[in-house]
Amino acid sequence: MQGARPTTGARMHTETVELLGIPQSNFVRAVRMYCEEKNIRYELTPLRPHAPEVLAIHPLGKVPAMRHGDVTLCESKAIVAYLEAVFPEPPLLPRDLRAAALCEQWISMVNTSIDRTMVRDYALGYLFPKGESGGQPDRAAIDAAVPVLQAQVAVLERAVAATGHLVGDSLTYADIVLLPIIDTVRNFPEARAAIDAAPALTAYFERHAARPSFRKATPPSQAKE
Ligand SMILES: N[C@@H](CCC(=O)N[C@@H](CS)C(=O)NCC(=O)O)C(=O)O
Repeated sequence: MQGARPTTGARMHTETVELLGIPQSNFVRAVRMYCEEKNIRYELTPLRPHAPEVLAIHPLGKVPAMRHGDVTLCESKAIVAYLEAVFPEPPLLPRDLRAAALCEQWISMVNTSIDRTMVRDYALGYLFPKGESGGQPDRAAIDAAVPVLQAQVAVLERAVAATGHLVGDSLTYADIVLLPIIDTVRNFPEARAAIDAAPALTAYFERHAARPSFRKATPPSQAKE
């Protein structure tokens, strides 16, 4: 996708990007933060997963989905790769081969393992407990996720210690996709304790969470101030 141009050409630069999805979704937040960093004009249409308009674009009903002119897309990384080609500056997917590969590596790790443990298994155990818990936190799911989450925090602590970024010494989409996840799990005690005990990760999070792009992409219900 790097360097590709949409067939509809220059007109695409003037069309508004429409993002479909609930603002609380960590993947919706990441794509919004990405658009804010790039100064891409976008509108958020707040739709729940599996809404008919979402299902028309994402066959599994997940958010975010995107419309841009006559282009429709789903899956956050695909959306970002497309937008990076249409709006190349400033680059948030590195162009240098090695940095690009490392960025892809971290995005993949966050989108698969870290999102699964920290959001799906852990945070959703508090927010949307399944089964017979009567709305109480799903302790079995949470307790099973905690050691995995703690190991992932240790991995992230080492990864950001040198430069305060996951890749190189500037912000990339790898950082952007991680930040809403850290923000979400810090609301819950075991994750908060693990992150508070990781000084480089805490400093990394607090520094990037102060960016206007992060604040603008944070739904009011999750804003801390
Ligand atoms: N791999 C997808 C994941 C998107 C995703 O899991 N979105 C969640 C909200 S954060 C969702 O739509 N969940 C509903 C479902 O899985 O049915 C992406 O990167 O966009």
